[in-house]
Amino acid sequence: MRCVIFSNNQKKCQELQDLLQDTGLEVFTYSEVLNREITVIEDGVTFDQNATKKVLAISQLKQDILIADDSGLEVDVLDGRPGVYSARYGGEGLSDSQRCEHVLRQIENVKNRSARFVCSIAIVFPEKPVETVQGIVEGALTGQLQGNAGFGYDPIFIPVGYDRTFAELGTEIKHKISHRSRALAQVKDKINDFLAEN
Ligand code: ITT
Repeated sequence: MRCVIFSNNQKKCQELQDLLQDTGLEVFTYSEVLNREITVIEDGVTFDQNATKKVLAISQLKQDILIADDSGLEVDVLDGRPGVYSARYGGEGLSDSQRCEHVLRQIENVKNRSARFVCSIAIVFPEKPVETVQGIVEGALTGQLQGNAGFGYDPIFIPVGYDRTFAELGTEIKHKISHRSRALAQVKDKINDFLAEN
């Protein structure tokens, strides 16, 4: 059975593919299957709404298990921003590093650094409605970019219980504790139930 991921973010796709490796499913990105690019306007006010919108963009693939991820960084002193705007915070066309710097500038000299990564995954099984699950990892923001692994805001996020950023800790540790792996653990339970019944 195939699992098809909707995402235009290569590094996110790679993480999702790594984390789904042990399901026994054949995992593809939608562009490998459909040979074209689909743009989804992410105008939802919640991660769940945007993840749902993304997964429905490939609902023509009726035989496959479909997955989409909407995720982001919530900073407490910024009232939860960048939140659903994480991918475009600070303006279109910025690099990941520039976006990290933009966030850090807004909380320069601020003591309360608490933040979290949130990941909503929307999943569709053949002939079933959309379901969503969420994973969260709590942490704190650094004062400067640290490390090169991962993507997005990884160089400025230190997960609770650690003293280095996700970008310093590397993929193996990130995959054990990240918002994405926590959401995918719930997805995998659903996949196992589905495979047992079908
Ligand atoms: P798709 O919508 O095509 O999947 P995207 O990059 O636009 O790709 P989102 O709308 O979900 O994805 O935006 C998520 C942004 O939040 C992402 O671009 C990163 O900046 C940040 N982000 C999400 N997960 C992250 C992670 O694990 N590590 C670091 N930053 C992350």
